[in-house]
Amino acid sequence: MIKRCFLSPLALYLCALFPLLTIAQQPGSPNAAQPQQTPQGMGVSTGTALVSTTRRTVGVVDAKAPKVFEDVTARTALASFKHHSGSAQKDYIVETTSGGVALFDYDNDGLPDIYLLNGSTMAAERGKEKPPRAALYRNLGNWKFEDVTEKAGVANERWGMGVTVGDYDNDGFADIYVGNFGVSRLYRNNGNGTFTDVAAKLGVARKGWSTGASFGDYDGDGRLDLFVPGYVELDMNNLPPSPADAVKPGQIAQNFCQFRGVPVMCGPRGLKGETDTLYHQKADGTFEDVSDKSGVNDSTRYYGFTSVWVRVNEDNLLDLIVVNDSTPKQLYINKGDGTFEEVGYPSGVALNENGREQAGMGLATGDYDNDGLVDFHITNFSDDSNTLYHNDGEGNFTDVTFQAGLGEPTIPFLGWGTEFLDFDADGWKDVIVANGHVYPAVDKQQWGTSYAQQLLLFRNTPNPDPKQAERGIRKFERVGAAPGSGLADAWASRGLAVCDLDGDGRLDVVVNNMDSAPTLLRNTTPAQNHWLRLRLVGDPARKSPRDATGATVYVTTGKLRQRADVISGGSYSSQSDPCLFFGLGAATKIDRLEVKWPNGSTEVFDVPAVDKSLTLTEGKGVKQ
Ligand SMILES: [Ca+2]
Ligand SMILES: [Ca+2]
Ligand SMILES: [Ca+2]
Ligand SMILES: [Ca+2]
Repeated sequence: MIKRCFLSPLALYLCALFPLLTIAQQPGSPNAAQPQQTPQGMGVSTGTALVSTTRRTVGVVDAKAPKVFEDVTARTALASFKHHSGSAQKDYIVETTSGGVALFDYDNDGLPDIYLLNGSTMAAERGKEKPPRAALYRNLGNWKFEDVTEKAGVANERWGMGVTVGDYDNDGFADIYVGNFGVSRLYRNNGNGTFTDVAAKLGVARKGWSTGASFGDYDGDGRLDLFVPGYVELDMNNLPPSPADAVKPGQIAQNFCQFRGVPVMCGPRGLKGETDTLYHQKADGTFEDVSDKSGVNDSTRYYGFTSVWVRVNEDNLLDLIVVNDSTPKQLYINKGDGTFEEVGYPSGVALNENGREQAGMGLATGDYDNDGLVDFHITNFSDDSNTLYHNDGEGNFTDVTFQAGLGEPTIPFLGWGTEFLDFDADGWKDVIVANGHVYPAVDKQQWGTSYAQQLLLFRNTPNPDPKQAERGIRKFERVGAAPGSGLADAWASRGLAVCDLDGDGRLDVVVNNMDSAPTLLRNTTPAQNHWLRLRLVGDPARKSPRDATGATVYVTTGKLRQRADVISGGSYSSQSDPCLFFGLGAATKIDRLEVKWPNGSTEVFDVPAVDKSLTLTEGKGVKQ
């Protein structure tokens, strides 16, 4: 989240000046040490408020729109899950960023299950009350879910931020990494419905504020490694001033953290960021911290939120993108010798097209224009657009947000979880975004935004401009919210994940909402298109991780060649189903299916039929 300086040159000047004033005016206070710690610190925003006549982010419906997503939460056990993160008024930044959601099949019964992180409270952190619990829901089929948290032993009971999935020990059962504020966990899947936290034993019990991690075998030894971004160094015994402090008599000067003149929680700007951590898995299954020697330690201490390992360029090595809050994004190109070159600026992904840092919350990774290269969609703060980076090849990216239609409509929204998902299975990946503000105070003002916000869904369409269409430039159109549909309601959403929960060939969505029940969205799109869902199994003996994280699949139907990658992490600190979904449109036959396994080898599979979930095993062909 970025706190911006608005409009006038005077406001910009004050913005730059205020952190200095804060330090100058509180020389002896316990808070004086906080704002001075980072050079990029600008703990204040101010300026003239824009006048809006509507909130733009809530209550916007279209009676003619098709009902694409039905909110079925109330009919399921998920309705009893209540996310809880700190105070309602959000006094401190730690209360505003939880949490992620993971969709994956923990018990290998073919039905993807749901794991929802929970937050915590200041009192729970100090041992004065019971912390909220994360929850694992087993998918029983037909939109029935069973809460198996207790048996599985995955309640976490720490301030949960990010969740990612990877079968780190190659035993065929997906394991869970939970990035916490506090100490993170690695839940090893015991294969019998239970999990054991092995983080301390294996050396990945990262302390501090861990966020959206990602598993990936960057060195090609067939064992998954783990990258964990760090967010903010927050000392519970020396918290920055809160908005509540600002209204206490005689305490007016205590809070210089403002949004348009209204006191709000401080951060991330003005607070010290954390470094990031890369854990390399050794042959004995333990992990070693190689952050410094690999070059991904983030000595700049950007505020890391979400990371993903993916093949960005045309070699076989996994590269790494890190989306940072209020600071430039980092893109690390894998040099193949255990080190990385950070190319955020030269590649074009560090900043937006105006050369500006953006909030940087969530990340969708996928080839939306079907040219064979992965693109990025990144969510940002309100009064700023989300950003679509088109991969031009050879490690170059262009910000195409506004020409693609994702600029204007996203400006009032504060975006978090996002994924490319082909909701209508026409072969072109669409975009979904979960939104919600960080400042409850925005509901008391008319600033054209709101605390709870609607989801955004954009359909990927041919470009109406023939010249742009000729160059393969796609256009995204907002899908209207049918009254009463899942797109019409509003929440303070955070994590979002995608998968086909009921196996009907239409991708469903689960969203984790701040201080609320989650949202389970059943895809009810009337589109009758064909599809293919693929589970990949790699061969560790050939140096591919068993869960095939890092694999790339190309599916050709007629003139269309689609790409999808097996990705750990992403969205906002979340995990979408590691199975790959391909919308096929009207095609009933796969002309070619090619898998580039994590070890770099390519294998072609014969696919007998469409509208199915298939398992592709490295070196062994197709299993239905
Ligand atoms: Ca399952
Ligand atoms: Ca495992
Ligand atoms: Ca490795
Ligand atoms: Ca589509």
